Amino acid sequence: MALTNNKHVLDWVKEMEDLMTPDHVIWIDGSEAQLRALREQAFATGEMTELNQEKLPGCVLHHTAKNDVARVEGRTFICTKNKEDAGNINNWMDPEEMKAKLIPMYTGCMKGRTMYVIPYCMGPVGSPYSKVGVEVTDSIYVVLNMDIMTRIGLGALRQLGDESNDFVRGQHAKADISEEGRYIVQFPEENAIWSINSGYGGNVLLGKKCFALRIASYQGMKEGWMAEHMLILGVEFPNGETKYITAAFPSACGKTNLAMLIPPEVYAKQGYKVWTVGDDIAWMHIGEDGRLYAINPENGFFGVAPGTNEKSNPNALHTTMKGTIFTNVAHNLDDNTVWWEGLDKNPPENAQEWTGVPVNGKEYVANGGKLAHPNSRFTAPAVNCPCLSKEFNNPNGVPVTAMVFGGRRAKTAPLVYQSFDWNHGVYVGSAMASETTAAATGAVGVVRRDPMAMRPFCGYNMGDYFAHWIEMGKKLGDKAPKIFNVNWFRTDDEGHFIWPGFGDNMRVLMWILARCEGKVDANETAIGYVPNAEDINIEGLKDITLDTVKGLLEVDKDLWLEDVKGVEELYAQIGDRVPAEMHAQLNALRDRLSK
Ligand code: GTP
Ligand code: SPV
Ligand code: MN
Repeated sequence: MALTNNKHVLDWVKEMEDLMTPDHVIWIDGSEAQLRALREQAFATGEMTELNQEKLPGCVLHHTAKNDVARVEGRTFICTKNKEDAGNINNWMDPEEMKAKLIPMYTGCMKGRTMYVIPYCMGPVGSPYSKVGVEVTDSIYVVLNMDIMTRIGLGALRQLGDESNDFVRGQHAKADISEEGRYIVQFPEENAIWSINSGYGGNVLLGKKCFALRIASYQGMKEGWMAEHMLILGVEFPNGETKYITAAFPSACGKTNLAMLIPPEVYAKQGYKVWTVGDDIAWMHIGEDGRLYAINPENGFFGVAPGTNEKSNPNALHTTMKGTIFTNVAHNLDDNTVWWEGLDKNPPENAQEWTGVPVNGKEYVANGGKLAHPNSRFTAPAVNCPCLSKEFNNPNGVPVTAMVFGGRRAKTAPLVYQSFDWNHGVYVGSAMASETTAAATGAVGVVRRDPMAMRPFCGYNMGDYFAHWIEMGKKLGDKAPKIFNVNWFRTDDEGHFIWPGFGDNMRVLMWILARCEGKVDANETAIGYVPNAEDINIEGLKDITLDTVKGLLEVDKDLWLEDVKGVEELYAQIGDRVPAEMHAQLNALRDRLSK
């Protein structure tokens, strides 16, 4: 039964039903009874496996198809009327042409299946900054994930109201999961998303990257706010005051880990604490006091499993202990639990690989010798997180003191530096580069430019996106957050990471916050303000000396001049909408480096 009187929603759902002709239509109200029935059904068909309910209450395991394990950037499109509005970084097709191509694929594709209608709210219900979407899908996996990742059901419909047409229409169909037929298409001018032939997270949980970044970034540009691929964390000082930091790192480059970090002993004993507001996406608006405020539009964490363990990220591990969906991890058959590389040093022998094949000896057949897929994930409710911020549901968000950019750079970028001012900070973000990871299909470990970690997620022309950042800085004036860049991933000659990372990244955050308060000096270099090595607290760190820190902070001008060339190439590729100010920043940096 339909759950709303909103005619715009009803008409569109009817249109979807007529197009895809499912045998049944079920509206998702978000009730536990309904979700329980769907879980039971998924167990019965084998779509999901119930895990050990004593050790992992409410947890389930799911395998995707082997050819469907990550985002597919080559098959992701931004369809605007004018090609220039999508820009050269995005794949583009004319909206009508795209629809003509996809409609035959959608036609009748839910015959024999059930279509679930999921109303969902991005952001806390009741927040003036929240936005509503409706996703139709033929996947129970999608319904159960959306329940964890967003606020689904009646609350979302309440947020929308009976009259409003302001919701994002998301149509997802598994079809036959064919790679050639896989399309992830955003129509930003129509608030619409079409996804077909995939069952993997980022391609099908349409509230996440498709809406909360691609569509929302476009809405933010039109409406004067920002949708960014950023975590949000709070550092609580011993006096009880909390400062908030947002940080953009590319996929699988450490957002979830930083957002949930556990302060090292030297800070913990003084009473410092870290609180998580978000681990992947920030929506930021200028508040009444003129400062920038961030909300997390999501309600859960879709985190990378490999590497998560009791030492690296105990908060994340704890968060996944109940009510969690595990995707493409290994199945430990001894006690019906899960395993992934880096969980501990004992891969189970009586187990199934992430593909479902039984483990046979020490050689894993599935993929690169790994028992779990490198992009295997957990979908875990935010409420499980031991360090969840009490501001998590604050409808007005949290005020942002500092913004941080970063990526995987084996050499060029120092551990941390500060931009000279906002526009230089926008340049620093635009110049981000990182080694690619398993979060998207394609080669891993190749350095590519990834402005603001938004290359795969910006729903419009990247040049206009830089202009929007500059514009936001003008509006914020001297209330703008300070902008920094970090790099946890410098390597030594043997290729080992030099900086310990994880919880110890707090040491760098403390320098950042001290800079924001004007409490610490820095070296003015060609690239920005670099710390004096003594100002990075290394108390209690084994193997890290003052000289190690000096090395991590070194700026090699030749490498940087090389890097400037990379940025020039990027700007040329983006084309003539790159603001003059960005070219001026680039030229000024080249001049400073050449001196
Ligand atoms: P997405 O969910 O794809 O957006 O990823 P993310 O940015 O949240 O990355 P996540 O925190 O899940 O980390 C990805 C990988 O980077 C994991 O394998 C981590 O173990 C590793 N990693 C995270 N932080 C650090 C760090 O400080 N140092 C090192 N060396 N590795 C890290
Ligand atoms: C990312 O790839 O940045 C993720 C996972 O956070 S996905 O939902 O697949 O985009
Ligand atoms: Mn992400």
